[in-house]
Amino acid sequence: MEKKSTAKYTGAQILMKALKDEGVDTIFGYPGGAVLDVYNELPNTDIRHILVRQEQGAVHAADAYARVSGRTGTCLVTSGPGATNAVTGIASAYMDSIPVVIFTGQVPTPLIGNDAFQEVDIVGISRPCTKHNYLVKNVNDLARTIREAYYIAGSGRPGPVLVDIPKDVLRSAAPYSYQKDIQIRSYNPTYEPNIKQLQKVIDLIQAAKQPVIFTGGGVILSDASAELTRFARACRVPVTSSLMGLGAFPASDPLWLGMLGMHGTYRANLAVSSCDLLIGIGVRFDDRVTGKTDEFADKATIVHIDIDPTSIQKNVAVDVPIVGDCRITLKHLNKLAAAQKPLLDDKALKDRNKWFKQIIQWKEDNMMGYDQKKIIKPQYVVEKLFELTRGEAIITTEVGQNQMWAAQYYHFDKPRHFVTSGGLGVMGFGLPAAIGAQVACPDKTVINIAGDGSIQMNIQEMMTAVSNNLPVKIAILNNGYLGMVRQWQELFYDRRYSSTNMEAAPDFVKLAEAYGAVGLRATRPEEVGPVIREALATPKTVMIDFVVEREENVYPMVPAGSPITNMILV
Ligand SMILES: Cc1ncc(C[n+]2csc(CCOP(=O)(O)OP(=O)(O)O)c2C)c(N)n1
Repeated sequence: MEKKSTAKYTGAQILMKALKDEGVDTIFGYPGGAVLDVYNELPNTDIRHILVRQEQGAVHAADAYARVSGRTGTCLVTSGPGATNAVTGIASAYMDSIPVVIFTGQVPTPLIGNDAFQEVDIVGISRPCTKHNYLVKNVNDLARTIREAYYIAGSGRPGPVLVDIPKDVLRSAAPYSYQKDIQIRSYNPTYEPNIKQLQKVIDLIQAAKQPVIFTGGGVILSDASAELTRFARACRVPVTSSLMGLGAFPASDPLWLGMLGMHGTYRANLAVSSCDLLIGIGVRFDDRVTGKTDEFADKATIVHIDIDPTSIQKNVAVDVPIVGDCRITLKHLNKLAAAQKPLLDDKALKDRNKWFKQIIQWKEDNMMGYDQKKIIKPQYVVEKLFELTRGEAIITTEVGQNQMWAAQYYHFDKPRHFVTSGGLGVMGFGLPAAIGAQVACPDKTVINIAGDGSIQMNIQEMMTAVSNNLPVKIAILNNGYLGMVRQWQELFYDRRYSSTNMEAAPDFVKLAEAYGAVGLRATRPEEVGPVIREALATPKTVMIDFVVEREENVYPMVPAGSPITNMILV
């Protein structure tokens, strides 16, 4: 009798077994010749396969699945065009440090390099936009490679990992074993920070008159929100964040300053510009946040906590670098802070009160007001969505003004509720992301806040939503323009609206119906609330066309490359 350990499985079967061992319950994918063997095995498992309508959608969906669930996302596409269609999704996940494993089919090994039908060098193409990638040439390496891929994707600074598997490897046979604990030489992320450096941070906080904490996506990725909140409250330090960091700190907390940067709040930009201590946690000091780097927080001592040593000192000069996992580091900081009695002496408390007074004054100069008159204002739609979902929905966005209004007017109290393509800023992200989020969280309300331009980039995923009974809501802020580009043309190109008019558009209500979804429209402000209520009460995919003020702008706005104090206000 054959012993269990010597039983052999095809590459396709090994892939299925490895996915089960990794705890994968969902794959987003699209079939083709090179991956037929995998698709042939899939029905033998209980893994759910979500058939998207274009491969880019598969990666965005897996990316959003990862963001809201905290688990690594998985997708499967075929060779050649399947793989190239996936590249934009991969690049977006890479820029935002999202753990996703992408399996691509490849032509049989003897044909690689021969310009075979549907051959592309996806390992070469994806090298600059993956955390790591593999071409598996031998079936005996497959199980270990898959294990490594999940380990690398989800550990350290997370990111997408691509595994390219030639068709003959999927068909040949080998034994299978799952190696739970693995070690990869030259890959050893640092989770534990240097405690001496941490004591410096506590000393700096005690001495600071005007400190600010600046958080990013790393806080969310490492599930550090509770620790961050404790830390900020104990040290009485106000908090701002990047777009990716929204939800890491509760927006309803009095210490919350709002978002920082190009479309950040007036008070956040002024606070960072005048602070004497800036503690960056899980952020990468993106140019959309810093503006002109030499003038960014130029009065401050800068502390930077990040798991990725290469992101420290990359964009801004840092005084106290700390390499470590955000959650572990904050835990240590909280312990150190608790051991100081008192943490803040009378003088420090007095200074803090002065600082808060100043911030409150900036808050009162509210620079984000808008006037809802006869035509629907896009900001009003987002505020109504916030109000009618009690702030509890998962919000995905497209890219452009819609994304910024979502960030500014939907207030996030919890992490993993705001899903947006921050680093790459890819239009067409929001709808597949809503699908991935809804698959991961079937009981949550998931809303894609969209622009009329962006939604048309991956509108075919409506069919994926409908055919999987996913009740996602799509709120189109329809201004008939590529609004954000039009805004730049208005402000910096003397209103020459070159190729940004999107009036030639489909009837979104009919289009929704054509896909088997529900289509709704609001053209007057008094219709906004009722239409949202109706959408929320409908347990189906719903697309709402909000016909909004055409030339509304996002404010505040810092012109690219300017100091963040140079805000254009309403
Ligand atoms: C794939 C892709 N192509 C082009 C751009 C450049 N871009 C950024 S915002 C924007 C306009 C978006 O228009 P729309 O989706 O209608 O949203 P709005 O700004 O009007 O809310 C464009 C073209 C992009 N971000 N992504």
